[in-house]
Amino acid sequence: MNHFPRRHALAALAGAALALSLTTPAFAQKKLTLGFAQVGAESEWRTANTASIKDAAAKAGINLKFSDAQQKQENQIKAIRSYIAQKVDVIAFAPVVTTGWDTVLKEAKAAKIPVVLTDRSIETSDPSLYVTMIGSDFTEEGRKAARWMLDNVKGDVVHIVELQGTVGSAPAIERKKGFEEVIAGKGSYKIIRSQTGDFTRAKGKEVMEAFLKAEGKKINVLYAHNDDMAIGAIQAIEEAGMKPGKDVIVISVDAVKGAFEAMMAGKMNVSVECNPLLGPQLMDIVKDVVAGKPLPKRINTKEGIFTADIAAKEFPNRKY
Ligand code: GYE
Repeated sequence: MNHFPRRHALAALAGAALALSLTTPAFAQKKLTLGFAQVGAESEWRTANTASIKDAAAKAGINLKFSDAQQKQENQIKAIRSYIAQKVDVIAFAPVVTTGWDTVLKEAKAAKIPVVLTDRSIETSDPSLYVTMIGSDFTEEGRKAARWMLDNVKGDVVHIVELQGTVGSAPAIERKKGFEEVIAGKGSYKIIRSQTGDFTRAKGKEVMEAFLKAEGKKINVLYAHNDDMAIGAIQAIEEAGMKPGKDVIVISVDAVKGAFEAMMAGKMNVSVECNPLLGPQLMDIVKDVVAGKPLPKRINTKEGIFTADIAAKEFPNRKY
């Protein structure tokens, strides 16, 4: 047996191993783990939001632990506690309601795990409990909905019914506030009924049925805090023998595909955009947080407003 070629081969192998170790594992960064506590799967918006987060995490090489709280705060708190126990690098969550988070967020802080809020904001006496919040300006969405109504729906009296989102959630509180702010002092615009439909189609339909029973043909406008409730309500309006989009003007928020379909069918008049595709921005934030980069306390997503007359033209461009 000739020893020399073997020794050469071994040396070559060792060299290759060294070269490999310089470029890969040993010196590469540890894979980051993000624990994400989602609100639930209550709407088309939420489904698109979840898909965006999962997809962006995979693309960014971030290990994602994901939980669905079925719109219950206690479930989200449990999920956050389990992420703390698992020592994830960053925790992110979309808080179902605005209040009641301080205790669990203090636990995260004590464990030195940074927290990022997505989509919905919270009320806290200690803003140091989270690093940043990324999401939409819900108050402005409410204002946009009302401004469209003032420009397009005229009459001596305009009777409005309102389907609110989940009680105590930031989008429900702020979409109501923005809308009311714009119609304040405009005597002819009156909200005659306002109730929660919990952001779902089923509840939106059920509550609209009750509104129709109580007010019937008096209703001129429906303002729904999201498209799913509006779509449920459209069914109720049709079943009551009225024409949604004509007898009852339908104003909504989110601008998901279902809203475009309703607008193209002439059953919805307008939907204010709320962009659910927060995933890529969130993954950048996660990396920045871990790298210790300073971040603004609030990052707003950019969005517009879509009307029935441009729905068919815009539809092919929609991503959610
Ligand atoms: O508008 C609604 C969803 O928090 C912005 O939650 C989100 C809202 C969205 O259920 O459809």
